[in-house]
Amino acid sequence: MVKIAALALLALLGSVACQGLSVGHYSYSCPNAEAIVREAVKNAREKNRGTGAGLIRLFFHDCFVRGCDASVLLNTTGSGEPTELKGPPNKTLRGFEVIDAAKAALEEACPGVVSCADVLAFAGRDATFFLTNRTAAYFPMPAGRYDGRVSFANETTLNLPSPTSGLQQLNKSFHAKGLSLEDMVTLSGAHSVGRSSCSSFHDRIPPNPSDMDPEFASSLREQCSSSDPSAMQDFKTPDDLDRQYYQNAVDHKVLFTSDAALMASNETARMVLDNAHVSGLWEKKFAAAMVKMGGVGVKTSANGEIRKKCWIVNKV
Ligand code: HEM
Ligand SMILES: *[C@@H]1O[C@H](CO)[C@@H](O)[C@H](O)[C@H]1NC(C)=O
Ligand SMILES: *[C@@H]1O[C@H](CO)[C@@H](O)[C@H](O)[C@H]1NC(C)=O
Ligand SMILES: *[C@@H]1O[C@H](CO)[C@@H](O)[C@H](O)[C@H]1NC(C)=O
Ligand SMILES: *[C@@H]1O[C@H](CO)[C@@H](O)[C@H](O)[C@H]1NC(C)=O
Ligand SMILES: *[C@@H]1O[C@H](CO)[C@@H](O)[C@H](O)[C@H]1NC(C)=O
Ligand SMILES: CC(=O)N[C@H]1CO[C@H](CO)[C@@H](O)[C@@H]1O
Repeated sequence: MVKIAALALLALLGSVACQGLSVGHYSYSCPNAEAIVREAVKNAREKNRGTGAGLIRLFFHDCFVRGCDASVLLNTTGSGEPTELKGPPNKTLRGFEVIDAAKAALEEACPGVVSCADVLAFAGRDATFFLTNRTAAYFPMPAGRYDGRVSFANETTLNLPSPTSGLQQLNKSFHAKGLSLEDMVTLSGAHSVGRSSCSSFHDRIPPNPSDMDPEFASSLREQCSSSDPSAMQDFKTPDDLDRQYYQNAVDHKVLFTSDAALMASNETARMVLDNAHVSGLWEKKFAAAMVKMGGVGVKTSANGEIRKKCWIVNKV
């Protein structure tokens, strides 16, 4: 059943290849490419469900800075300038070891063929599949991205939305990447897994005033005075990628100003309510939005390369 649905979607997407990307891009050049990445994600996720959340976030942080070109993975470009990894929003990124393990296995199977940008995209898709306990379809992720050679720390805060953003700012930063207000609402649903450091929502907990549910706010305050000042994004089903996030937004039990902002207009509040109430709706929208985000600023052989190692450009 799932297989048939996935195949139908595959046919549909294959026919509308966007940004020069296509589904099954490696089916001749590296037939096991997607299976190799999936295996690496599965192994990591079985050890720690948080790693899956980290992989979904890595894909977002890659695509929003210089396009989906794996610039987020570079720690060495030869320019001597600090890379995106040194930018303030990077501090809690995780999952790098999974990307490195997948890439090592890929280089073994088909050297020089599969880009790190595609590994990130496949891993984001695979993590979505596993974190929904396979209830979301294993959606086809078009591929054919090339890897960038440039990565600057100073470009992270300029391009990535801040947790203190309001609705207008969020709308603006997603539009700047060719993504819609609805894509923004849909993709924010990723905040139904993983965690956050308290510094990211400090402005919303007592003694600071906010529209947060008072009991929820004081429980966060308690967690934040512990030795590990962090909280799960979704207090209710923290390890499941599901639509609970939207119910939390309705209930004023979300962490960030940017999460609460989804209720700040009738238009977005309607989307939140639909996602919260209609079973299966958000999962479909999320898959489509991940694919759309994966088309942001994609590079080609003309301005990119296939990196040999994901953390360093081929020629320093
Ligand atoms: C709408 C604007 C967004 C803002 C302002 C935002 C901000 C943040 C912040 C501040 C954190 C916590 C970092 C920390 O302090 O530890 C976080 C975590 C996370 N974000 Fe977002 N984010 C946004 C959109 C997205 C999108 C589009 C995705 C992916 C599709 C995403 C996926 C995640 C995930 C999975 C985590 C948890 C990571 C982990 O547990 O390692 N976020 N986000
Ligand atoms: C870059 O990252 C790789 C892999 O994680 C690591 O082995 C290497 O030492 C790092 N290099 C620098 C300069 O940080
Ligand atoms: C998904 O699987 C995890 C790990 O096996 C389990 O803890 C969780 O309850 C499951 N969630 C749902 C919604 O089935
Ligand atoms: C970021 O830093 C690089 C290297 O120092 C510089 O060339 C570039 O102009 C800076 N960009 C911005 C937006 O400040
Ligand atoms: C979002 O941005 C678009 C493009 O700038 C604009 O047309 C639309 O009115 C904005 N919507 C909201 C709710 O801010
Ligand atoms: C929502 O719609 C109602 C009635 O249509 C209107 O009075 C109200 O100002 C709107 N609220 C927001 C936040 O746009
Ligand atoms: C994952 C990672 O490389 N994090 C780095 C983010 O930037 C800070 C400095 O701002 C580094 O200390 C972290 O190691």
